[in-house]
Amino acid sequence: MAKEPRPIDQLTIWDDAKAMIRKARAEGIETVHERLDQQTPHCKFCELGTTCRNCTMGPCRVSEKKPRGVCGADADVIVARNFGRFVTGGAAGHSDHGRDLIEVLEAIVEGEAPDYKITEEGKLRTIAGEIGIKEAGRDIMDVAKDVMECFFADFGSRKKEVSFLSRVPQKRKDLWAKLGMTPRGVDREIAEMMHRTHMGCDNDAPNTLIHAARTALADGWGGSMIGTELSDVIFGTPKPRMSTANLGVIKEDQVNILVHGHNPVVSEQILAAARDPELLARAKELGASGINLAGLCCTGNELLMRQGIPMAGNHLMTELAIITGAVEAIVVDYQCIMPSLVQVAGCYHTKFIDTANKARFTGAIHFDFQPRTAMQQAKEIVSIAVEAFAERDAGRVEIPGEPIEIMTGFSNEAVIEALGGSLDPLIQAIVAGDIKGAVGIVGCNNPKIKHDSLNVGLAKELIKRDILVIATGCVTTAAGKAGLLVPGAIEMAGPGLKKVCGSLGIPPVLHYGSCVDNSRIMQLCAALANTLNVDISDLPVGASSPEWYSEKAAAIGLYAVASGIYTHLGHPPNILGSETVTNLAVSGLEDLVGATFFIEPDPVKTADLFEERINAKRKGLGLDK
Ligand code: SF4
Ligand code: MSK
Repeated sequence: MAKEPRPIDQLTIWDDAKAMIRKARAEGIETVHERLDQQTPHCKFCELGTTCRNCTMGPCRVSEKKPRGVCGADADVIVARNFGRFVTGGAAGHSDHGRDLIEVLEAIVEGEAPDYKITEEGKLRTIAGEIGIKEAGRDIMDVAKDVMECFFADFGSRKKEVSFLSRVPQKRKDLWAKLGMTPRGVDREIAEMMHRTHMGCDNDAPNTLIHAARTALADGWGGSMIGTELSDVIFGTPKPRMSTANLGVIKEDQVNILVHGHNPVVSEQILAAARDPELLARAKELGASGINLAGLCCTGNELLMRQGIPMAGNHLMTELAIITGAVEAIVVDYQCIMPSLVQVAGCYHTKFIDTANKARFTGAIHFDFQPRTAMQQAKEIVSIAVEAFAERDAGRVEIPGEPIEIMTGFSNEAVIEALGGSLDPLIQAIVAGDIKGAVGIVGCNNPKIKHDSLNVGLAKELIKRDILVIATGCVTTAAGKAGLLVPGAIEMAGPGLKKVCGSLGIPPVLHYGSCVDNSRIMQLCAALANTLNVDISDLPVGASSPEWYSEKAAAIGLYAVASGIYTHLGHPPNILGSETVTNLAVSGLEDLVGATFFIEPDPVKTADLFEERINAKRKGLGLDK
């Protein structure tokens, strides 16, 4: 018998989401929530991480009764291998995204990308200096070529460490070297993890986890950081600006195009094409007043940070955005794009357009998007959306809510500029105790958790306690919809944070970008530690992913911990079947890298634990008695 659907009020905190779930149910359209119900209860072995499918002597499921797989692997080995591969999937995703940016830079250098350019020459020169490339007096294209070669090499096997380790405090680098955790090359660490987890290789759980951390560090200080930095070089470094968020940003009288995924290489061109006079004229001919481009997930964040486009929603809003019935096209690149979007789009006039050969969707309109032909392809895509406007069924359109104002664009460069040119005022505010510390709240939504309840709940609890919040990924939209991303949100903050943010005219929750942009947070922590001549683990900072779901979030969490940052997860990864692995994650890592994970589903208790930790770190730095 089919299960009763869960009451809508239990699924999400947002009115725009509730209205669209109601509409979906009325129209007989299945969403992530119904599919979760169908899949529940989940397999207990898989939840515990004790299933192994790494060879055909299995698959094996180990338990107290049957403690070893066919090859003899026990729960510790199986859980560690599974978690290692899980983290590696995330590192591969982020880092392959970073590689795509290097390829665009290569195409620019070779004159093969007429629609892209080096927008931030100054930033490219700074990066060159940081990674040991001479730039003074040289043509920018020569510098770009060397930077490109150096970053390609960061993916290989010939280096002792990835280039951006030049940003890491020496104490941390020494620790990584001692532990065998220094990331040498992105692809190398990824390949080595696949090797180690083959049957008959790394059968020592802690040893496997050390390499998982190394692979995650190759992502955080390698692939992701390259992705962020080259996106800034090519598309511009974000600066503070205002925009809007929620489903209300979809416009009833316009052609609506949603961009979704992670990489700005496609969506920046779609945005430019949406401003093309001929396409605008055609949209008007068909009765639309314009072409409206809005974002979803991290592609949305990328364009919001740099271009100020409005944000339609985060991960659990992606199906619901189409259900408004007013979306002409959803244009995707890769990662976090539910395959169900093709079916949901098929229930309306919405065209689902994929753009990457490595992320194709059965039933989609496919474009093999290439730097050489970018603008021409972008115009073709926008044209498909414009023509679809004529097919829209006005009777099925329902756009819930009014857009909420948000402030975005907080790159480290922008923060330093707002502070008057250095981090000193921030350090002084921390020393004075006006800002007790900072926590990065990052990551996703997960239908197992009431949509955005923890993301918003934790952010509110922390700012009350004078703890600055830095948000990336899908948390940004949650914070924005909750009114936390505007300067006026200082009214919800404690007195110290209110004073500091008020004087700077910034919100107490800073929109720091997309998932790869967690590298901005790592860079900021490293810069603070270097200024104070301490390790990152000495800082009064933390990280959290309250509603995470993805392999990438696991990689982010692990590189944060391995970098010395105490990190919260709202629910555990599938590791609880091994005491060794669980204990290492939630306590043992403290002795090794000076930080651990902690798992806590309650936002108030989570904030208590962060406050306790931050106070201890403040004491350690001699800031409080
Ligand atoms: Fe089973 Fe070992 Fe093969 Fe895994 S590697 S499936 S535990 S026999
Ligand atoms: S998009 S990884 S759901 S944050 Fe970066 Fe959102 Fe998480 Fe994907």
